[in-house]
Amino acid sequence: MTAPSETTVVRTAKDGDLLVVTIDHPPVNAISMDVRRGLMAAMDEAEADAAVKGVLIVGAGRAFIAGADIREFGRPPMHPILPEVCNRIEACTKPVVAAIHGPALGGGLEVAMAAHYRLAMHDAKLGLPEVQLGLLPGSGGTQRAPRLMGVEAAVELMLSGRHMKAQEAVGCKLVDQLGEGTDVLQAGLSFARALLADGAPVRRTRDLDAFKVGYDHQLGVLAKIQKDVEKKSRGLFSPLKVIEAVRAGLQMPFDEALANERQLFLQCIDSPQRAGLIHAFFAEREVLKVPEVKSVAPRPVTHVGVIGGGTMGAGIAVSVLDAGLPVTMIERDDEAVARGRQNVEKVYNGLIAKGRMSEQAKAQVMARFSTSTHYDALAQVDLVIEAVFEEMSVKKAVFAELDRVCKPHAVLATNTSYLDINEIAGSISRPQDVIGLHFFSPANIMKLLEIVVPEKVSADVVATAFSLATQLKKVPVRAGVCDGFIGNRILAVYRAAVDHMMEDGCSPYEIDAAMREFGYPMGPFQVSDLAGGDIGWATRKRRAATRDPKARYVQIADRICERGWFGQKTGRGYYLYPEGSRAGVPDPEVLQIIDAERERTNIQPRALTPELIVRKYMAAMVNEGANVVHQGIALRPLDVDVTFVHGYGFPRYRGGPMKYADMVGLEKILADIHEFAKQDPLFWQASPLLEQLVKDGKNFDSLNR
Ligand code: 3H9
Repeated sequence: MTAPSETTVVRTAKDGDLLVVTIDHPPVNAISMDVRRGLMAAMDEAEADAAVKGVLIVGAGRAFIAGADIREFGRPPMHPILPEVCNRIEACTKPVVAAIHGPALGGGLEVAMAAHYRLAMHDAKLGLPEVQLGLLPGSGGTQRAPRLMGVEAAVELMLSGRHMKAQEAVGCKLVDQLGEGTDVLQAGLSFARALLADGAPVRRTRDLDAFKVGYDHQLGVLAKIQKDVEKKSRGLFSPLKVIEAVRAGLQMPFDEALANERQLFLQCIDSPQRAGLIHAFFAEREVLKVPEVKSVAPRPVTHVGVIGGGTMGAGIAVSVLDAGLPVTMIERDDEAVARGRQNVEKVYNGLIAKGRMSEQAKAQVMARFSTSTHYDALAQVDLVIEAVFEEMSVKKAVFAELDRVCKPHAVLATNTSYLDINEIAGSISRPQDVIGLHFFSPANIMKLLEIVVPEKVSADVVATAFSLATQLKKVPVRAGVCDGFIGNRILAVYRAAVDHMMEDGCSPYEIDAAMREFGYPMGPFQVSDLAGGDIGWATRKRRAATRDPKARYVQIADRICERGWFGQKTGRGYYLYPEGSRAGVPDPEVLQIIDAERERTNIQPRALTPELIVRKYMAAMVNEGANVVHQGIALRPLDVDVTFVHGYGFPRYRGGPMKYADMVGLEKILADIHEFAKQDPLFWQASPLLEQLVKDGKNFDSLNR
């Protein structure tokens, strides 16, 4: 091969009569302005050089191309834009081949689809995940994918945002051939040379019109998919735009359909959902960048101990087993051990029943699971997670045992959701090894893992916790020690605001409806009913002694719990669940209880609009979020955002509560707090951080950088 012509993010070099175009823009070859310019220049070079008979496009490093450079969205578009680049590639008069390894996503796959031939290596991951960023494939993807794969398969790929493996891509004709070996350049060169030797013509995807055959049927399929999307992706903007773009492709000539796609893409770019989803994308990656991870290496973890086989302990065990690690579970007696094992097996049996796991696979996983009633069985584990009863004396007793039996440098983690981890750590001889790993129920499903960092913990223990989180495919967030850490501390405040609204005049059903409309999958009272009212009741009793007697305390929830109505598990809570149904119906008796409480507290009920419900809920959440950042419990506002998106069902397309506040405007949130304070100045005290940011004309995002 001749020497590269330039050393920019796009290099060209001749290999015989092929021009090899290499995109080299680490870490994942995102298509920035420079890459677009480089690709345009490379196509010009190929056309201008009579000795060049064909073009091979490859990616350097670990990806073909991960897509358009997401960081550029929201800024004014700069030419050449990616659709122009794709059109230029497709228009090339010499055969263009894309050889794909690693991710070929979004604009990356669009570049490949604009090429005339495609080869994919075994490790290729192909997808059009733009919907996950509030976008649609905007470089011809909505037009070229249906031409290659058919309308239905293309729409499925675009709406799911999933990554397709190479073999499947060949099967559905998205790709022409599977590459042999692991060297993408060599495989690409062989494929391209073979094509040239066969006299393979330029084959433009835009010209493949056979996909329109059965036009009426295709429109019918799209209509059906649209109905489904309207039902399932409630409130999401871009999935419907994907369908609109594909439908137009059936009805219009290619160029018109491309222009239409561009318009729809720009609508998506302008939508607040795009801003929220892209914030979430980067925030999920930023949470991993904590000081300890940057400064030290994690301790190796090859075997994990779990104390407690209840719902939480079993869920944690499953999560660790699913990551491929052996687990030893400790319970106090044989009966509890048997129950713990059963709880673990129940998860896998559920998967088997749904056809998502084989008996054999279950047996393989369970072979890594052992149990004991003796702590000594933990002598060789590298990390222990306790998930026993939430009571300081019980936790301390467990940690005393761990201190006795665990090897030096074993990480000792507690799954407490609110207890003082400094106190637990201080009760043993090795506080430097103690950390909080706060899982969310069901622990094997929920993505959030709060990593709670006590005062004396060593940095490598924190790094180990982050490394474990990655192994478990969790989204870790670093939190400081306080009652409730990040999530539950903020929850306690907005939940109180919700109770105030209920006593002031809203029914739980109106509040739930308003929050569902905002984008939550469930309202706060539905969540209480699902989690079990007894849990919140126990917390309220625990806090009773330290509660400010002047603070407003709504007793409606206590009245409901006193009747033994704990939600779904007891058949009634805020809602009625006739015959074990999971969808509750409003309960007139609950409304009577609320009326009685209003009478007792002398409150004249006043209706609140759904808009005001959301404003109060969010003002309470954002204000406490600001306090949590101000006090260093969360490192940055984005850590609060990730906590709520991944642990509390906050609508991802809104980016998280702090991003939402930035989009609404902090001065508006602060004005609301001041307004609400007129009624209850003790509850509505503006966070000093919020006041400061408004004074300085800054937003929360300014603290993320
Ligand atoms: C699009 O293409 C629109 C077009 O249709 C139309 C245009 C007109 N841009 O995830 P990782 C960064 S929309 C900029 O940790 P992994 C990422 O932030 C795009 N940066 O690695 C991180 O930075 P840092 C459609 C990007 O191996 C670093 O790369 N494409 C982009 O776990 C490593 O990322 C997508 O939605 C990007 N496109 O996973 C794909 N992608 O080191 C989005 C990544 O500073 N990307 N970065 O934290 C992914 O899904 C994963 O990053 C990928 C690698 C699977 C590629």
